[in-house]
Amino acid sequence: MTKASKASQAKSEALFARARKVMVGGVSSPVRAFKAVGGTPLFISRGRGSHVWSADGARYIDYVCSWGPLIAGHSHPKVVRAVSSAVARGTSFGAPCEDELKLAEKVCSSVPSIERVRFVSSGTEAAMSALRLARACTKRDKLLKFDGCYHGHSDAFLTNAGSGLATLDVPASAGVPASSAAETVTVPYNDVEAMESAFDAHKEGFAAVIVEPVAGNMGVVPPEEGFLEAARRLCTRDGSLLIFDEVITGFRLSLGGAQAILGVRPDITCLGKVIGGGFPVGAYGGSEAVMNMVAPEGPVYQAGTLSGNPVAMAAGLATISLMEVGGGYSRLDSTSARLERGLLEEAERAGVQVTANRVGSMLGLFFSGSRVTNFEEAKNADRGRYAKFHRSMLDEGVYLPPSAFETLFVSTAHTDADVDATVKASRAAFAKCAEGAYSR
Ligand code: KE4
Repeated sequence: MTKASKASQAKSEALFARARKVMVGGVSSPVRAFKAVGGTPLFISRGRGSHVWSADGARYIDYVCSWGPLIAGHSHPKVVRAVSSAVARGTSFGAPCEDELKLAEKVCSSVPSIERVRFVSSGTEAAMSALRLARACTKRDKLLKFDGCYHGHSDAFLTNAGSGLATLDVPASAGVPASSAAETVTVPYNDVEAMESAFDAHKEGFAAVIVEPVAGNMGVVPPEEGFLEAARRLCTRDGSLLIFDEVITGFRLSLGGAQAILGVRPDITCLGKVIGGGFPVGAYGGSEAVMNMVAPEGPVYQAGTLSGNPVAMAAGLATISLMEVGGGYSRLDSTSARLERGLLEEAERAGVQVTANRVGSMLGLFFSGSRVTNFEEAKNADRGRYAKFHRSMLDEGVYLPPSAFETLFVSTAHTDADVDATVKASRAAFAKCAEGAYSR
């Protein structure tokens, strides 16, 4: 097992050159292309626990965790066993199956606002379907979202979005009809006044307000006191539906997601990532009355060949069962707190201005001397330094998200030794970041 070093990327470089001949940008999702941090994307050959190995055989402590799903780490034996036996019974039936029902029961019993759920195959599908449902329920078209939040790549959500769009510095996507973009209104995250003004300015009313209850796609930005409560109040007052996009936070911050911790109840919740344990999955759910508007019960059509796929359901059930073990979330929180504390101490030692936002096992690092409470402030942080930090940590054997607008995820597989090794690696990385002036 070789430790990562600059020299050990020849295979990834060769594979990337080949990939660019047949895959757009050599990747299957833009943020993986390392465009914001430079260098060649690592081709990952395997993962186990808190580590991944590159095609060159170098080992890395992984804080991408497949962008969130792997809360129990890579290839957890319990997940592998559950998936292997599911596959042996068949990979897909296009029919209801018991594990799908078990996961639906788990979702409905865990997430406070969900009485009925529908599985889909991605977070994008979940958010897209939730918006269609909200539009049907309210007979309105307009949507209110928040700058820097990301709800997948369907047309309605691509205005001032976070994640890959922020990474590539594109405020919107080509190909979205102006008529569609015109239905989406955006205001700054955590800005209650702007939200109230948006409601006042749109007398026809919003079909929905969609929000990440803890934002994880502009780095991590927690809700300020009263922000989500105001969204709830305004939606209730105006007959709009409040959609919590818990694709990241669902079953990550607690078994009941962010809403169970923050005490605000949405009308519709979107889920993904953790509930599929690393397999393609999404879900949306809400009250029986709202959800029974969806076909075959109601007039809102939504469908999917692999929705509720038995292998994905088995992986999700096994992953959630690992998190139900007593103390799982508190251990995750203390490991994450150790990481946050250690990185901040090393940044201070190097004299580098770093702000950390952390909620549970979601950690955001900003090269900035001030608090980050919204997308503008996140964009004002020094992305050049983040890129330098990312590169240096990679050379030290630590795999961070290749974008300043993503979340570092900690899993239950991360040990104190992993955290201490990460903090130790950051000493050299922060020292490199101390050089040079701050840039955007
Ligand atoms: P997917 O369609 O990628 O499964 O989910 C879309 C989505 C919806 N809502 C939230 C809050 C999300 O974070 C996501 C997807 N997250 C990004 C990373 N932050 C996925 C990584 C990528 O796009 O490659």
